[in-house]
Amino acid sequence: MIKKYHFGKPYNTEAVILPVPLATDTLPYFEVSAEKGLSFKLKLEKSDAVYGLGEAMRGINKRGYIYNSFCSDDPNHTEATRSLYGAHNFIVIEMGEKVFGAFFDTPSTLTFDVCYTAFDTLRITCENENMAVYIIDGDSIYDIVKEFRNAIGRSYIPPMWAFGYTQSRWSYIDKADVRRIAKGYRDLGIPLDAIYLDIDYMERYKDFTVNEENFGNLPEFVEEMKADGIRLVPIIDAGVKIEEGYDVYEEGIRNNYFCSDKDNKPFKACVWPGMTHFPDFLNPQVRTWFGAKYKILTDMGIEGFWNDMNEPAIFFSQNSVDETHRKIKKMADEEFSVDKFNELKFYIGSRQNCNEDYSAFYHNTPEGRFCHKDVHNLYGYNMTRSAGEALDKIEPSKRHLLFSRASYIGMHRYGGIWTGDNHSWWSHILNEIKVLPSLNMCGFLYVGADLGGFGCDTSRDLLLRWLSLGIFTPLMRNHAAAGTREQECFCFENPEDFKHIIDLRYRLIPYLYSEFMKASLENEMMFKPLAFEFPKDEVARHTEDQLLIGNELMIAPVYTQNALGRYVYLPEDMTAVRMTGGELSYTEMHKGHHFVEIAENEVVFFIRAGKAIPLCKAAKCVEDLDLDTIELVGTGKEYLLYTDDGFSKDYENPANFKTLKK
Ligand code: MIG
Repeated sequence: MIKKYHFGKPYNTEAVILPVPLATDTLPYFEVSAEKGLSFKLKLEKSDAVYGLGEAMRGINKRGYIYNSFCSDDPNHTEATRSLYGAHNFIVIEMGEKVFGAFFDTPSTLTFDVCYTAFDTLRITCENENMAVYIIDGDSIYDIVKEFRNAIGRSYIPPMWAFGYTQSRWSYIDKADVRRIAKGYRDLGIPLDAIYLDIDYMERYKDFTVNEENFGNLPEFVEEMKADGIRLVPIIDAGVKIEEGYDVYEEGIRNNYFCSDKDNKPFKACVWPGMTHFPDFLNPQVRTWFGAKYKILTDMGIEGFWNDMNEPAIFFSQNSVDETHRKIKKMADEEFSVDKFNELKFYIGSRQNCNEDYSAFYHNTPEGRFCHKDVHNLYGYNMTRSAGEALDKIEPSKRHLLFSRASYIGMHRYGGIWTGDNHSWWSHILNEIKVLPSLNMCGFLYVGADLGGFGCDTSRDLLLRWLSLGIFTPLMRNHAAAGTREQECFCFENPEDFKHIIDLRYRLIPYLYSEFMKASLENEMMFKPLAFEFPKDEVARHTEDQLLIGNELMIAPVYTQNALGRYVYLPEDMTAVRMTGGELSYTEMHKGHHFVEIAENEVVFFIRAGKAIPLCKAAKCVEDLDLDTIELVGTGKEYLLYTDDGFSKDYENPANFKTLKK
């Protein structure tokens, strides 16, 4: 049961697309204050839990910390980080026997103080007094999530090839570089389905252009790679370079398609291309215009995109440049002082993504003219919506790969997300485990982290362990920042260790694809905390470093350095599946605590009692998988397999579901 409550005049974010009538009673559960903006307060018992918030740091149970919903380009994901790239305002609260969900639908900044300031109080605050709040009642967390997901619409479904292993780096600089990566993998027989093109494929970072010197005749190159089972996936950035003669810039200016400043002039901000304007994605006309540009690349054979810098990220604005110059000039005329120098240093450092800039530009939306800061969290969502809606028009019968960095709930209908600029840190493997179910609750199913870590140098053992988690995530991409150590699998000793792990991914694709499709079609979660499945089991309720995947599997990844293995809690009897040297072996294990040895070149996962999963043989790319030769493993007798051509959109066709029997 979902109910809607309005405070003030809420902005229609189009996160919820199911028509929900306005409730006639007052908001239940929360004590509401509308003194300064809005505040919602709820007292909790010590054993109550709060789940959700999508892309955020800390636990699966969010208690004990404070989070800001404010799409942020912050590449330092530490325990102190309160905002990441996504703003996902959906929570489920478990209060004793009672459980309910709440979605706070506002494009402005929201703060979720989850028993942080006061250990027994959940307090949600917002400066904006306009908000829609949805309350969802149900019998279990699953019921509530399903009801919410039904209200926000079906999650984005990528093409099947996007379940393959993919390689990225900022940046592969030219065709020779890309060929070197492809060859590195193919020579060793390590499967690979895509290579990403980061910003340097463009001409001076201009969206929808291709650097002719390094990537001349791209269509032919796309074909060449595709013939080898590898797709190229270019990046698209939010900012449009200001440059006379550049059609995207000129059309945007001519039609007033860019965000404007207080004087109605296009707002200027510096990002990778230099000074840029931001397309006003909150305006449907602008979405149609910008989205249509993706055709330039699909016409070249491109089938997937990643949208970046769409918080939007701002290095600095024209205003910051002017102010900095003024300060420096003034300093030069004055006597040197440490304080003044430090002040300047601080000032320059604080210019990136600053509130002054987010307050200095405006959107013309169907709801009226809005200052950016009041609708900030909708920007990346609508950039990706622009692409998603356009791709549906450009090639209506075909699925495309599409994912974004910034997001808001609603964007899950148009694309997936990757979790941005993590680091080659062990703790970030654990972060990924924890974020997966929270993202699923909010509708984001096609998700994954930069495997091996984006920032700083990776290490062989870390990459192996991270891949051993990554083989279970729908988006499986190894990506690294400019200037860091090369981290393609073939760069390390004993590459067969990598091959065995990635081969296992391909063997699991019939399962992962089926479970993904079921989760999407049924509005269910693919990654589930043990707490959701075994709410009466106190140990399960407190286990946050293991996950259930779909209806049959459990994973317990190793996320610490030098580990012999790890402690695993089995909430019920399960079959342990161990991959050693590419071979699988099976052991029946009993409910309870176990220490499981797992070498860094091994993978162990668990099949639930009475369940079976399909395995196929590995292949160099998804298209080459033989889905007619599938074996069922586990103690169960049958499995409901989902298969289709992997491209078209006939999702509901009953012929796509096949019961496999032993
Ligand atoms: O300011 O395009 O998160 O994946 O490699 C950095 C370069 C811009 C941030 C993305 C990252 C990408 C990088 N981008």
